[in-house]
Amino acid sequence: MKNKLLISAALAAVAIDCSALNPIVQTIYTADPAPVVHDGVCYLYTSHDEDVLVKNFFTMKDWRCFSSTDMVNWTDHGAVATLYDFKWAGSGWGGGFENGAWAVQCIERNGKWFLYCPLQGRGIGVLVSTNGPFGPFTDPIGKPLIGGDNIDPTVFIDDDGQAYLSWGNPKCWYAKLNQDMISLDTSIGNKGLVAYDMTVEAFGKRSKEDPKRPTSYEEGPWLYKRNALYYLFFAGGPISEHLGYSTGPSPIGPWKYGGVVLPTQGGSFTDHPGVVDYKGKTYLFYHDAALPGGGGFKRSVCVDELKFNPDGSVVQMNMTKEGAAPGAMLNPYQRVEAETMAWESGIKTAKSDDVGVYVTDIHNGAYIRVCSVDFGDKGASKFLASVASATDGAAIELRLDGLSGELIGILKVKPTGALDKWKTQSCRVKGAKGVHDLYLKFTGNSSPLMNFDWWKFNK
Ligand code: FUB
Repeated sequence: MKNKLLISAALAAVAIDCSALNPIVQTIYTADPAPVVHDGVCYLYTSHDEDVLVKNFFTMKDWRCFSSTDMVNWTDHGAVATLYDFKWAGSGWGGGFENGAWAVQCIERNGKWFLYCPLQGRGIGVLVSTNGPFGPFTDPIGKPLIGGDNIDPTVFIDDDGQAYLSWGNPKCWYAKLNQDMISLDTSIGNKGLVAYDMTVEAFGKRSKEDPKRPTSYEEGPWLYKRNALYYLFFAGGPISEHLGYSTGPSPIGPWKYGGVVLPTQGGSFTDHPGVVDYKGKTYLFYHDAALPGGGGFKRSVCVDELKFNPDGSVVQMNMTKEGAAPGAMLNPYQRVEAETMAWESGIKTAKSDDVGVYVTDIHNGAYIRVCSVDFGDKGASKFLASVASATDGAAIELRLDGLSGELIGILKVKPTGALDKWKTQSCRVKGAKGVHDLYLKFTGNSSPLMNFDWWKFNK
């Protein structure tokens, strides 16, 4: 009996141990993570490295959004904005409409979502959505909010309601935003723009001499507040970058260098911090080059828990393969988007007017892993999925805790006539009780097997 208990305790531990979950998006290359928490959901905005590079340089055309309620399973919302949303993006250097969608950050204020977008070489623009975090976003000012070769905006609203932007490479700058979030308070600095004094005391000494960059600050600032202390996280030099931080008594300093948060690791010569509090923990998002084919221009966003010492200093950490521990259980008895996943192999996502984002390009042996699915004590009896298939013999195997784990059901997908003709199909399920990682494994001889929009279980 004792042994039995030990075994079931161990199995329970396996079920909620979501190991090897970084990078958190595997369907595309993502970079420059910018998380924001709103109404209990963590939204993650990222830049997007294209698969095919132009001139072996950053090739970036749009900005992406993902969301999670547990820091482990992420739902793909596709591209939420592109360079084409800025009419002025075509002028100046940086690749016109075809390139230069660099590190973005989004924030919500009074029901509107503001997306601050650097267009490499052309300045920082702002887009607004009155329709929630996924847009549509439109350009309310029709010109750069901050012109010139300025990149990497971070936006922060303090408890007194004052909003700040900070950005820049090689210098770090700041501005105060007016209440409308789309104009600057021009009563300070040079038409509203203020450059920090780049002192070693504020940003640390650079380990390699660089006349343009006397400190360890390189780019990618991220403003964050914890208790009464303000933090400016940043990507530090020399290249390859590490992540460092400074602290201060206000969102505009004066800053005091704190040290290295994340040493140079991960195979990408850049890095970019994004810090957020969620469900009682603090998380650091960063990027590496860990996906197959990855490199300096093909990066991948990761997340790990960030810890602090009692005096507010940051505990230095390393990149991990494991990623963050699940912060909640997933309810399988409500509709789950097929593009919600902790890990996948061999699939892609696409977006249509009809169903929004869905899983596509599915071949024999591909799979989706969803972590910490809570089937409850009584368990599940039926699996339902919205699928579209133009072939015979496609199936979704439902397995627990591993690709060869217990088979709880098989949905034999009937052809629907075309890959855009959606039908809800179902199968019986047996043995799904308690908390498990769910593996949806796709099988069949033809390719592609199907498109897949959502799933759910019945009790
Ligand atoms: O992604 C393009 C640029 O690389 C970003 O703007 C920088 O922060 C660095 O990550």
